[in-house]
Amino acid sequence: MVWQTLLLFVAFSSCASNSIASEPIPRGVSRSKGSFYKPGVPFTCLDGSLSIPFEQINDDYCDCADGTDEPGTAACRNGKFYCMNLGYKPEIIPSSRVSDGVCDCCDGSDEYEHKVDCQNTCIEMGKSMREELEAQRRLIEEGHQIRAEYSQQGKQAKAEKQGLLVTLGPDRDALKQRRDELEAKKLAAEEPEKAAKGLHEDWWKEQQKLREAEKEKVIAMDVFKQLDTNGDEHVTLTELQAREEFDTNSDGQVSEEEITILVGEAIDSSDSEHFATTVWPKIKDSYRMPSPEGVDPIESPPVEPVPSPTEELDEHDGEDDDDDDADFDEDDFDEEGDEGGDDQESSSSADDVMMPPYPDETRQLMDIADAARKEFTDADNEFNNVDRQIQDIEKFLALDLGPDDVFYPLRDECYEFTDREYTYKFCPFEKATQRPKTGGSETNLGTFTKWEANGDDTYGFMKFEKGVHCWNGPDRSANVKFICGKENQLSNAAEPNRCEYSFDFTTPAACHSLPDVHDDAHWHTEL
Ligand code: MAN
Repeated sequence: MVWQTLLLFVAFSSCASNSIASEPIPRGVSRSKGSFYKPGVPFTCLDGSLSIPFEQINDDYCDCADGTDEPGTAACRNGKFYCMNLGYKPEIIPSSRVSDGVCDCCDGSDEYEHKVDCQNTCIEMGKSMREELEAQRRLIEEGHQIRAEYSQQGKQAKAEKQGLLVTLGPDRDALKQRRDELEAKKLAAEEPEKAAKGLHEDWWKEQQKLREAEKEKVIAMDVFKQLDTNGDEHVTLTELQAREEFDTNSDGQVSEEEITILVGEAIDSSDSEHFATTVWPKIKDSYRMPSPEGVDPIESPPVEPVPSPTEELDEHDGEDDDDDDADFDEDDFDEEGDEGGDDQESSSSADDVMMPPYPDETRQLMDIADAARKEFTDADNEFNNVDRQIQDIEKFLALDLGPDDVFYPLRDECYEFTDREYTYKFCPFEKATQRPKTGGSETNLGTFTKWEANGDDTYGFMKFEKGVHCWNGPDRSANVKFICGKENQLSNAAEPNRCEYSFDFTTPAACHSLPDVHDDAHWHTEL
């Protein structure tokens, strides 16, 4: 493991000395580059531009354009000085800082002329670094263990779901077939039901019309009597002209022409039959009924219901009609529930007379259709239930739960962080939100869209996009950085740019490598 190697190196270098190199290395040169500086052998500048005698290395005169002949003096402006820093970590400083009277390297090697007295602080610094490394190691070790458990849980969950999918697949197919069969059965049962109900409802509409016509005729006869002022069983032109409401041009008299236009034909005299069918329908809108004190109000006559087509049959069958009447209540009419949109229309007339119950034969068909509908609904629900389960499983299996499914336990969880103004919520694989501390509604900062890499780590960030649109700005979005930590915790939330949010989330699931500080390239080069 990388961290183990690092610890070994720190321990080793803390008790080593400059003498570990088999050949002396010029001042300011790293061990890895030591082989380019061989005593007695001409030195070639590391950029290959020039060869010089070995003696000219560190002679305080800059020969090489790349400054590599003067690693241990300040002669070259672009020179680099390598601090060995045994016990701590090596460091490279600009060679202009060599012998400038300031201690730059913790081992004091940059002040070799001893213009200042540099204390070697490498061991001390190495110690605190080792402690820090040890703490990191422990954290990573603990995190690793939890991560392994997470991975196991994730793999197990996936295996279970996959197994479930194998059994649910055929179930679904069988349920679908059954559902389709019952749907066909339902449609077949609904057809005769609809026809039979339609027959009864059409009959009832016809009855309604007859009732209306009957009522209208009674009214017409009443008006006829009112207009026939001389009682000769005829309404004459003169009698009509006596009604001031027919004075359409308001000139104070009712002309023959006004009556002709109103009635639609020239009229001299109209008997009751002609009046009811021809004159009354034309004048009814203009005719002013006498006030209630003057004349008896016109009432609807009681109309005897005509037996329905099937009732007529029933009578011939000798069945007791009273039973039907006694049976009839609102439930009879509402039997079809919401499906019977037509029923409502046919149920009420001007006087809110209810439609008589459907005949027995029709009700039998309705019962059969009801049973078929119920059977279908049950089968449909059963199918949908299994179908939904399958869809949920497929959605779950399509989730990218990270390497070895380590992020599985974060699914279905939410984590919060509160700063001075807002409480931020992070629900991995789902959404990120923000809620003002002072109350008010939650603002969606985005829904999970993808993972994004952080350097080598493919699962460095979770990206949340297409949140609530920012006024005069972009849609809100959030970037959640995954950091190795002992616990799952939203440790920070910020808004570095308006409506662009940045969260830190610590989790053992992210404990897969050393944190950035220990990934120092220089440190590795020197191992
Ligand atoms: C709200 C919050 C803030 C955001 C502003 C933008 O107040 O969502 O985070 O900066 O709207 O108007």
